[in-house]
Amino acid sequence: MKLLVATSNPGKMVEVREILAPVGFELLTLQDAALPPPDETGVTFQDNAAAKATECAAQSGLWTLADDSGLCVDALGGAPGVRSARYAPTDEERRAKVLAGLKGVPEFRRGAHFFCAVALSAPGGRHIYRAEGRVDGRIGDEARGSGGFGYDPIFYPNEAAGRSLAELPSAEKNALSHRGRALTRLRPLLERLARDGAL
Ligand code: ITT
Repeated sequence: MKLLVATSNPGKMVEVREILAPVGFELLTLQDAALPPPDETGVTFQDNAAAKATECAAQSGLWTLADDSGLCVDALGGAPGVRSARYAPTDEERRAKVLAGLKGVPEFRRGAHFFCAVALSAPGGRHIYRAEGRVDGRIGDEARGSGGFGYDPIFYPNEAAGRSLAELPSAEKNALSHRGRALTRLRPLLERLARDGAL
């Protein structure tokens, strides 16, 4: 059973592959399906995930999964939020911008969370199934670790005993991350789809 994953972010793709490995899909990338990255014009994670999934499902004729996610920092009024991928030109500049925005902010006011909305669309974009996940933590004073991607080195989950998300082995990140939690909630549907080829 084929499932298209509508992302152009290689870090996300690696994690989706690991998290969904036990379900047994043949996962296809946008490149495999010869599709361009979908547009993101919504104002919520949920709208963006649904739009990416339905657009790519309509173009490909395949069952399609999309993820829209980001980092929400309390002291920055929820920024970068849905604009996480566009907050600055590179991952390093995006992390530096968050750290600069929190310069001098004490530890107890450095709360943040990652949020992930996932959407699963039937071929043609007719039906859509959704789930969400989040992980709470804080923004550290410095970047640490080389795992994961994006903002992981500056985000310290409450459940990770002082380690940044980039310092966790991938299985540990996936067990507590926003993406891992969203996909775990969708998992009964995904298992049925992989087994029956339909929902
Ligand atoms: P697609 O839309 O093609 O999937 P994207 O990177 O543009 O890729 P989003 O619009 O959902 O995806 O933006 C998510 C951004 O939020 C991503 O580029 C990272 O900067 C950040 N992000 C999301 N999940 C993350 C994670 O697990 N660790 C670190 N940063 C993450």
